[in-house]
Amino acid sequence: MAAHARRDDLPLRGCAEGESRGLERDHGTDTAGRTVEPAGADPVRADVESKPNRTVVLTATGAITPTTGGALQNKVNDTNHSYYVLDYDAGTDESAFWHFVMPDSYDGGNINVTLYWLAAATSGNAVLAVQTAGVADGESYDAALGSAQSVTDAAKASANQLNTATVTAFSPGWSDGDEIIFKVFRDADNASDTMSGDLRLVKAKIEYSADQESD
Ligand SMILES: [Ca+2]
Ligand SMILES: [Ca+2]
Ligand SMILES: [Ca+2]
Repeated sequence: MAAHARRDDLPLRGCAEGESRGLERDHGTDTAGRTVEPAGADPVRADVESKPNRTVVLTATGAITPTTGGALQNKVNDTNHSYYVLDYDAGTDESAFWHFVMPDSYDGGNINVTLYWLAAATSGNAVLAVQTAGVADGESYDAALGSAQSVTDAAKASANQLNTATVTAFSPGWSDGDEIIFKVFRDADNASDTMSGDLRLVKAKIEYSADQESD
């Protein structure tokens, strides 16, 4: 090996010799003599390997509950820490809303939603559902939400254990940069919702794919 390896000689992990895997120099010419332009103002693309997943977390603390049919927002002072929950009734559908701006990096694809919840009940199933809409400039802010996407999840055998439930991936109808309206409700009068007592929602995690690094 030469005493002074040039940068061009350094092997890339997983690449055969001479293979570039799409990496570009900032400017100048490549090894084939072709001109390589700088990226300029374009966002840095993230498709070298695969699309990165990103996450938005919505907490019970930031929820807006409707006056009629709203889940009850409560602060729990537990033995070891304090936190907010949304208490959803066992027999009547109740809901809560969140609003956030969808990052410009969003690729427009399906999303995954995981709901984090607790219950005093130790048997039965709960049916949880989400509905959402994306609002762009010039569209009505009071937009109709999309169809409900639900998941049925069994209570834990011990009270107040953390329980997660993931809604099957679905298309939310959003565009990047949209103002997002996001609703979580318990479909309490659904025949499959058999758990007694309140369901305490602590947060929702939304996972999406990004097709560029910058927002
Ligand atoms: Ca579960
Ligand atoms: Ca219902
Ligand atoms: Ca019920």
